[in-house]
Amino acid sequence: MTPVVLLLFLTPLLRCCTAEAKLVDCSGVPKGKRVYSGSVNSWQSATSGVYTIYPFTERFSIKAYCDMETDGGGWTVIQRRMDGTVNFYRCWDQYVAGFGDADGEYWLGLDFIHKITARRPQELLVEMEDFEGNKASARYSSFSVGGECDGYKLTVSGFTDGGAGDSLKIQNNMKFSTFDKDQDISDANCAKQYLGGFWYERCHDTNPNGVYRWGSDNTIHAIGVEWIAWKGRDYSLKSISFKTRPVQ
Ligand SMILES: [Ca+2]
Repeated sequence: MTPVVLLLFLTPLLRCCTAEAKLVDCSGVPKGKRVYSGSVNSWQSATSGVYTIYPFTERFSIKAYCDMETDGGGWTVIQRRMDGTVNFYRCWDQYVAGFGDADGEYWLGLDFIHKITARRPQELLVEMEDFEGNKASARYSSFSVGGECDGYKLTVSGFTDGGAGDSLKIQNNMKFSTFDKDQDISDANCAKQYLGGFWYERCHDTNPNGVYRWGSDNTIHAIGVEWIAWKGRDYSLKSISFKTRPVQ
């Protein structure tokens, strides 16, 4: 075989093996790259932002915000509130499929969250900020969301306090509820009563998908974007985000 024929034979194989693998979540985003400028060689860290991920198959992509800075990065943001631009009072189908804008406020979708947490053991980080500029977080060393037949049940454990306290405790092991799919354990319809969609119990210590309000507001009790262990029942946060990555 001549060198030219050999090259023609090998080219498709080389292309196949050097093609960039598609991301299943943000943990696969390269941490950075070496940059050569003239004779200077420096390290450029990956930046946080919107990336295309493929949680199901290589044929079906979605957009997700990847946090590449916090504690080494690699976090897939599954929920984010920051300015009240997106309505989170939505029906079941929309919570399953996801909605909003990955560059702003959004919900990744229960099917995708399930898929990501089913693939490899995950941890969860919840970060929040009030309107006075204070920040706090809560971290869980284990996080998973069941599939459709389990009602997308939440399982979290291994809490570490980053100043916010643990507001997920009572909602652990709950199925997901929306106003048109009541799977909480209350006689009431928690999603309807507190105007969100979440893993409600009877009903909540946190309501991150509630109504976006500007700080302290008790006009209608506990409907805001709340994390009770940090700011109480009638304080709606400026921002909150839930992010997950494989346990390292
Ligand atoms: Ca109920």
